[in-house]
Amino acid sequence: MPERIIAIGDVHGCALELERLLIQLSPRAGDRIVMLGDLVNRGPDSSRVIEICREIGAMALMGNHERRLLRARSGSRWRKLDDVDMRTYSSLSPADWAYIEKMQLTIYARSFDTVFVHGGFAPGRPWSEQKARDVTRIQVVDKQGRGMKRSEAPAGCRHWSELWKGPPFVIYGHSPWSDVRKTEWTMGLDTGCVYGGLLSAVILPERRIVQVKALRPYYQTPQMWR
Ligand SMILES: [Mn+2]
Repeated sequence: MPERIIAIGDVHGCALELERLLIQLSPRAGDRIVMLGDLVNRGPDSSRVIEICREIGAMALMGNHERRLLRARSGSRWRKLDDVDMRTYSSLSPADWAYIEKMQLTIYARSFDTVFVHGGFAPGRPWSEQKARDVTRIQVVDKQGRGMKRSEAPAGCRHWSELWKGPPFVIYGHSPWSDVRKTEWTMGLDTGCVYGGLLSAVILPERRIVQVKALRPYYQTPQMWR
C-alpha cells in the first residue's frame, strides 16, 4: 500500500510552475504522483511537462486536450485541431506520445476510497460505468442529468461536484476555480495556472494543499469559476 498519493491539477504546458511545485512538494520514495490530465496545450512547453512527468514516474489521467490530440493522431479527427493543438502536436516526441497513450480515464485508490478523474462524473450513475467523452469533459449537469461543458450549458445548470454523493471521494481537474474547490465528496484542483492563477497539488491521506503562483498568464480565458 502506498504511503502517500500526491495529485497535481491541470498543468497545460506550464513547465516552470510544475518544477517549482515539485520542489515545494519534495516527493519521498514510495509516493505515488497522479497528474489530473490536460498536461498539454495553451502554456509554453507541453513536451517539457510530459518529460518531467516521465522523470518523476507520475501516472496521468487523460484530459480532453490529450484525448483530442490522440484521436487526431489515430485517424480522422484533424478537423477538430486548432492552432494551439497543432503547435503541441508537432512539438511532442515519440516518448511523449507513448506517455499520452498510457493515460487512464480514471484511477481508483482503494486505500483512500478515492477516484481521480480529469473532468468528473454525472451524478446518480456508477463512476466506473461512465463514458470516456463524459469523464474527460463534464463540467455542469442539466436538469435531465446529462453532463456537458459549461460553454454548452443552458442557464440553471449546476456543477456536477455539487450533486455528487460519495463514496468514493473524487479528486478532479478541468473546471478552473479561483482556489481549490471542496465539497463533502469532491475536490477540484484546477486553479487556472495557465490563465495566471495557481498550480495546485493535494497530498493524501492528510489532504494537505500545496500551491505555486503562475509566473504570468499564458492564455486568455473567458472566465474563471468562482
Ligand atoms: Mn480539461
